[in-house]
Amino acid sequence: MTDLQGKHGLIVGIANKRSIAWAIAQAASAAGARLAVTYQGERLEENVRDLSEALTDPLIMPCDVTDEGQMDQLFAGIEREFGGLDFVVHGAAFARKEELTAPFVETSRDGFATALDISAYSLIALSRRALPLMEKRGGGSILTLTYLGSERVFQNYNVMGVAKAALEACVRYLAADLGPKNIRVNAISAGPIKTLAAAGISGFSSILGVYRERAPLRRTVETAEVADAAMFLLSSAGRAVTAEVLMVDGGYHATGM
Ligand code: 0WD
Repeated sequence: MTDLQGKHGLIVGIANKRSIAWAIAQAASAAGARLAVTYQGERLEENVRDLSEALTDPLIMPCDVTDEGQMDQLFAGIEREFGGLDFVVHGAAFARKEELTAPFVETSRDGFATALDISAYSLIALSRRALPLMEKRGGGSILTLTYLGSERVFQNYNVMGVAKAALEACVRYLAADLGPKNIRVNAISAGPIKTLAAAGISGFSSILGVYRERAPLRRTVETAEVADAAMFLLSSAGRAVTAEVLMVDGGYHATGM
């Protein structure tokens, strides 16, 4: 079992019990880590506070990744409470409903900017603030969540596919920047899972059906399986892995016709 005893981590992107970030939080907590968990706005505060009762002495703070002041406060709180930081999990993503239903060619300038800001730029914003706290620990691990829609076209994934392509490029550039400080930056590309974010993609159920039919493992994946892979990347087991996009999708990415 992964050992994260004595480690401190930040988890961004918990919306409810189905969130991939929540599965990772549970696994990291079970491995002994103490966590800071965040909620985006009042609408999710109660969910996150209720879920966090299962964690040991969590730091619970608001974090909207479009709000620089809130992010500054978050990291000030982490420094005060933890004195440093060993890992960050970034599970925030957003695109407006219109951009996920209209033809891609109709993508608005504003919708494009919003999707890329929240889903890709936010990784840079969090990493920059994590850097001094990770330096205090002699290194760290930063992990984000992506989807194959970055490389292939999935109907209605639209601007989110562009945002995930940008996110994966951010992973490589951040890994190059932060590697000399022993900070690793990776992504997990998860197979489709029915979460709140997925509910925004119309036709999502048919994507699940195609994975069940065609993925080498002939099934979809569960959040706990993504969390197990995350434990590898967050822990010392993954200490030589950086700038990587790890596919946790039952092998679907390898299939052709
Ligand atoms: O099939 C899936 N569910 C997959 C998800 C397959 C592959 C990748 N992913 C990715 C998502 O794109 C996302 O990056 O995994 C990550 C986590 O997504 P999730 O667990 O599927 O979805 P969810 O539980 O909805 O968590 C995403 C959360 C938001 O929830 P909303 O209420 O928007 O659905 O991202 C957070 C929010 O909690 N979020 C923000 N956090 C801070 N600031 C912001 C923001 N501005 N906007 C959204």
